[in-house]
Amino acid sequence: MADMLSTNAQAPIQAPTVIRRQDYRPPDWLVPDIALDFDLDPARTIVRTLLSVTRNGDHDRPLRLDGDGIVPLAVRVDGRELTQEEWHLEAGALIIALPDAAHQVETLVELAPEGNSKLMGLYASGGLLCTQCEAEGFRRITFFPDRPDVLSRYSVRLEADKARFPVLLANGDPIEQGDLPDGRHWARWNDPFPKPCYLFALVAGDLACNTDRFVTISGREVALGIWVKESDVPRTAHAMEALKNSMAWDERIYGREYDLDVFNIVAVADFNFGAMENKGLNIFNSRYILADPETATDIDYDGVEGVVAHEYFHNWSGNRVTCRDWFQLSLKEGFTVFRDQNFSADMGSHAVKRIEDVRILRAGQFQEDSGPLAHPVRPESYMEISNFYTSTIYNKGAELIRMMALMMGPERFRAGTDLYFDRHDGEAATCEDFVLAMEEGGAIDLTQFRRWYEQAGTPHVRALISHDPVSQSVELTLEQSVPPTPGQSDKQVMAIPLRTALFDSATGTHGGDELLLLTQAKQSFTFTGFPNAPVLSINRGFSAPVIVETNRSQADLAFLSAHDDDPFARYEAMQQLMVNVLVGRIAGQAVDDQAVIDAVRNTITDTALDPAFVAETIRLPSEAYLGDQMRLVDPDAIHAARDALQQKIGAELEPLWRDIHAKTKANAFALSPSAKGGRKLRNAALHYLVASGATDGPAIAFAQFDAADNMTERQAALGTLANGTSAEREAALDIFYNRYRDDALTLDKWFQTQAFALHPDTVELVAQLSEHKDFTLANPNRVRSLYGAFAGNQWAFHHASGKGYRLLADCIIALDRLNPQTAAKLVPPLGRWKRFEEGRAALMRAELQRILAQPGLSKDVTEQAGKSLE
Ligand code: 0A1
Ligand code: ZN
Repeated sequence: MADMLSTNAQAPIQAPTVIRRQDYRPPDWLVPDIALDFDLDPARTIVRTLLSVTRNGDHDRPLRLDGDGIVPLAVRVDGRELTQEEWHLEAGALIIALPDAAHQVETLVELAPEGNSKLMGLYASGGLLCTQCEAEGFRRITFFPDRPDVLSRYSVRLEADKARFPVLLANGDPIEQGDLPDGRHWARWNDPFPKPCYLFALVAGDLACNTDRFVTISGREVALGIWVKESDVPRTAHAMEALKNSMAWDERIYGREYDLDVFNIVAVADFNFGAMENKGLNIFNSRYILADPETATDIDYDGVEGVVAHEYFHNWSGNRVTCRDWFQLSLKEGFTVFRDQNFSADMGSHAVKRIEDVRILRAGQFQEDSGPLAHPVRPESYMEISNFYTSTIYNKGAELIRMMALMMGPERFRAGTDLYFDRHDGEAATCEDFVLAMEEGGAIDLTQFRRWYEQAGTPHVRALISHDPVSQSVELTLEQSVPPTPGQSDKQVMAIPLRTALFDSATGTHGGDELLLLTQAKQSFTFTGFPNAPVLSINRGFSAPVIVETNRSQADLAFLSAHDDDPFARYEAMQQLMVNVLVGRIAGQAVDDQAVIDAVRNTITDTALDPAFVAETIRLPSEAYLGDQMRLVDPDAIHAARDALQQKIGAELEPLWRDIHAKTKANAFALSPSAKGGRKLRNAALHYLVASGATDGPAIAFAQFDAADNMTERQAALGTLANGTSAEREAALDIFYNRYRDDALTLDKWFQTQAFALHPDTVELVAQLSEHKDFTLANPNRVRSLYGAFAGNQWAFHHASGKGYRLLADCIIALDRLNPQTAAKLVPPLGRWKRFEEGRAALMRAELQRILAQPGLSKDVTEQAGKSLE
């Protein structure tokens, strides 16, 4: 019986249906109030749910309550138990015909959380019981209209064994608690803010708490709690600091105040995503909460800060104003990413944060936008919504908000967001509602701009300048095109804001930064007062998420890499300089790479520059980014060319690298921006020093690995060694393993570093690691550290033998039976086959076909693999 009722009960196989945005209809029934009663136990949990339902509009349709893998043990309407004839199940949903406009509907369900390997709904992780409901997990807990436009007030009672589960948490404010006979206890939580069920959460377990307080701008005192296992409490300080900073920042920048008496965060080890913004009870993947210098890198620290902020900011952009339907996902996600990006920039360096964010966008979103899974920021259809938590929804969505903010300026943008929050507080809104509020509050016409929500694909802008010495004028001609994407062959002209400046190459200055709005397919702009031909700096600050092609010479780029006063544009000039040389090398041309070496030398010797910016700028474009610049990716040629240039930069500037490496050694660990910048530059110097081929390179790396008082330096040294074949490589890997084998998050780094290594045997090593006793498919972080990192390692993954493809496909097939959501996220790398020569393309397609041929394949993987073959 328990088996049949478990949350993992196999649903009958059906062809996945396509859900379309145009088919949206308001809900037939609303649920203003819900009372949930959980009798918690890992093997057998009983959920009693009481819904007050009201008919929405004049219709006679029955009540339909979504369900997934659950069956009702009892159904009562207005206190009377229904007979089996009075309800039925349809595709998992409970259907009940109801006579009147309002009823009380009660259901009883049994769950087995310990058997729930999908990590959706109620599940067990490291001795805890916890929930994940976004997007459609609540229907695995109880029968309910599982859609974001049904908002309810929640009252929740939890009961469990007190020794095993001394802490009982849910959304909202704690109301009461008490003891029961037989060692059990209970707690009641009420959430006064109506919310959709995807924001429901509970946690039960033996947790310790880092407590603090925050006084809001109007004087309300909020009790803050970060709940983790006892031994992890000392690793929560950074998360707590980030939380308090986020609360103050949202008040200051957006006028948004927190609204409950408590704000709790819980860290769990097994989690499909980064974290979840459940109202008043955020649940986090532990990797975005726990940090100390011994185990967390500076990137990890920044990740904690950014994700804590992201989830907190959702309290307004997501919870108080939620989404009408899942097609509007970017309404909350794009906006919230934009908010967390700006927060992190304010906490650290604006320049470096922008460079990092653009690098992430190009690596993930540009690839997605140019492949078979490309979709608009507001998609038109989906089969499985969890496949749409994509870089397009999140990162491109954030760029859309950024462009609007840029075009409006800070005051008008704030007027727009104020209007949006005021107008839609307590509602489920659409992307169009957001744009309308921006137009009205910010006094701007966004008619053409709306196409950014509708059209997939990264726009290309060709920018050519011509100079006329007679009239002393410059003509800048901009031409745009948006490539075809699945289901969208013809594209309309976009509105593209491009921050531009024209530099006088004699003085290294410009007469002002202008925001040009490109609104036509081809458009010219004329500038006067230029006796000499200027140098073009365009898309400064990455003002639009587009690919710009220009007719700038290597000399122009070298000039900008030394003089551009916009840090992003300066970085970009250096990157383009490097890309040009590398693309030439890849094509086997004899290229002059002196300009790159000189530019790197200038940058590392310019003492006025922020070390973190220097480290970003001198880094060679990744192998994957170089692949994106080519029609057909040649992984071996890319690797060889990049390796050779790296060696040359290393060797030619060797004394400088040694000097930087020695000078940036800190006496004691600190988390200040300058200390972080120093470490970043130190690691970059080490990298080039080892790449130079200097005989003492591995020994210097090993010494850094060994002596480091922080993970940033230790992991960087390990990564550098892992790329080579020195004896130090094996020694460092062994030491690292033995030191951190009992700390899951740090052991993830051991797997990840090897999977990401630019080493000739990485494919074989990954195959061996998949058999390692510490490897498990049950933990998504471990899976991502090995297979996610490997699939991002272009040279290794695209091994001509096809071994890499087979490895990944084997993992997807095995993982799909346990955790389809995480399995589906591993599919996209196989879908890039059109970008590779016929041999590799055929091998990739064959693996996609093998995946699709598996009996009982999930909807998640079916959608991703099916679309990837098209
Ligand atoms: N809303 C969360 C992301 C998220 C989505 C789905 C999840 O289910 C497994 C979990 C988290 C965010 O943006 O942080
Ligand atoms: Zn989010």
